[in-house]
Amino acid sequence: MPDITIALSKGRIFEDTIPFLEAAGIIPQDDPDTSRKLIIETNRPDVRLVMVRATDVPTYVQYGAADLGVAGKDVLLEHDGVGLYQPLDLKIARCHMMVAVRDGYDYASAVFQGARLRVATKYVKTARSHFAAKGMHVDLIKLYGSMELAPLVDLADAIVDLVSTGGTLKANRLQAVEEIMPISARLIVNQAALKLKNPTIQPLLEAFNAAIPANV
Ligand code: PRT
Ligand code: MG
Repeated sequence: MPDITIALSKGRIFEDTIPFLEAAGIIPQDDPDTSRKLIIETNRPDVRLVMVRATDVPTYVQYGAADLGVAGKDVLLEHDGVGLYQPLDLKIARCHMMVAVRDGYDYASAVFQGARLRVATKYVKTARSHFAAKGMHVDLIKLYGSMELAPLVDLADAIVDLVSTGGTLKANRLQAVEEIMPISARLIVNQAALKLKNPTIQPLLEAFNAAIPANV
């Protein structure tokens, strides 16, 4: 049984993590986008990958079902973070957490007038602390996806969502009105594993650190 288990999610996190794995001498033996396998062996007999939903990565690492994982800061902020180290910002899967409204909606006036806004989001904790810091009263509506629809059907006045190219907002006649924070993916490590498996994990951390893109 492999000594080290790394939790990743399909899609951009997996793809952007491949160069870091390679830097550590780890080559996945299957492509999770075409294979249905949830456990992916690597060229290294001591290392395997487990494929989970992006929001579940911190949970697998917290409970030690995975020793390491890669998760977006957006996901980590919604998780309680107990039992996790976040030693490296890998600077991958970058985007921005933004407030967005329907084209033509006067967000600045609504804020200025102290209107109580309805805000739809998957990122309830992050949104709550953002609006609290601004002294705004908002009613948060928890959604699990397709936040962009909410202002179009009057479910909400605004959304809090991730934006990378801006194409999704544009296609739905929405506009970003406020940046909450830049987002990138972090390497996370189970605290107990870092101590108990240090001889294996430390070189992985060093290889990942050396592979972080400079000047981005
Ligand atoms: O898709 P699924 O429901 O399985 O889970 P997920 O959306 O959590 O996973 P995934 O793989 O889509 O995202 C994993 C991580 O990638 C997120 O946790 C972010 O840290 C990061 N990331 C980077 C993004 C984006 N860029 C991004 N653009 N995650 C999501 N998006 C979505 C965004 O929510 C919006 O719907 O893409 C849309 C906007 O993209 P643009 O290019 O049109 O602006
Ligand atoms: Mg997604």
